[in-house]
Amino acid sequence: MAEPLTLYGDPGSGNCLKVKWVAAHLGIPALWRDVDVPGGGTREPAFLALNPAGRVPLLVFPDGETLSESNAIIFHLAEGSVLVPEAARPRARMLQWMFWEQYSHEPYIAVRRYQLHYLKRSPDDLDPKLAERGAAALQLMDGTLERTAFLVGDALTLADVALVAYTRMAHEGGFDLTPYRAIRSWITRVETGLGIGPYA
Ligand SMILES: N[C@@H](CCC(=O)N[C@@H](CS)C(=O)NCC(=O)O)C(=O)O
Repeated sequence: MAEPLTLYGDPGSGNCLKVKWVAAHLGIPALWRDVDVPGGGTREPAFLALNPAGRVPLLVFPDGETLSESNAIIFHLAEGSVLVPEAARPRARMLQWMFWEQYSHEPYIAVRRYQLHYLKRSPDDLDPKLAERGAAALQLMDGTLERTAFLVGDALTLADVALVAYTRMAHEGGFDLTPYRAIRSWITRVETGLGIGPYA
């Protein structure tokens, strides 16, 4: 049997959970190593020796090579699987959403969640752009999901995995999902497709 991969992550991080879900869904053996981000685990010398960028998730191959960036990791794990479209255009559309997630969604929704939920900061002390741009991201997704079951047509892809991670936790960032009907039913579809329970 092939030696398992090692996955360093914090279970409270959507970026880390993406990787855990994809490995589990595709039956790829991976040993999970907890890194406590709020407790400074990514700043420990032993972790920095593995990833000088000081970020999780981090994948370590059996030969010691490492791979960081959640969306690069899930792309590597899922290459050749049903989660990655074969045809060029839907494949590029999937990547479009994955890049968009890192530039236009995660920096607002995940960051606001971290500030409120982990650092217990008051909403009044936060940059108002976090709420404005997070809401704009949710609106854009909702418009798309009113027309199609998943972000890339009618099949679950990595685009959905990347975006569901922090969208399902958005309430912890102060984003009320009640008005986003299409997003709410999509979250359930993605959770069902991945075989993960609802976010408690
Ligand atoms: N673009 C990166 C973001 C990784 C990231 O920011 N990870 C956070 C946890 S979600 C982290 O490790 N923070 C630790 C730190 O900044 O010290 C990815 O998608 O993997």
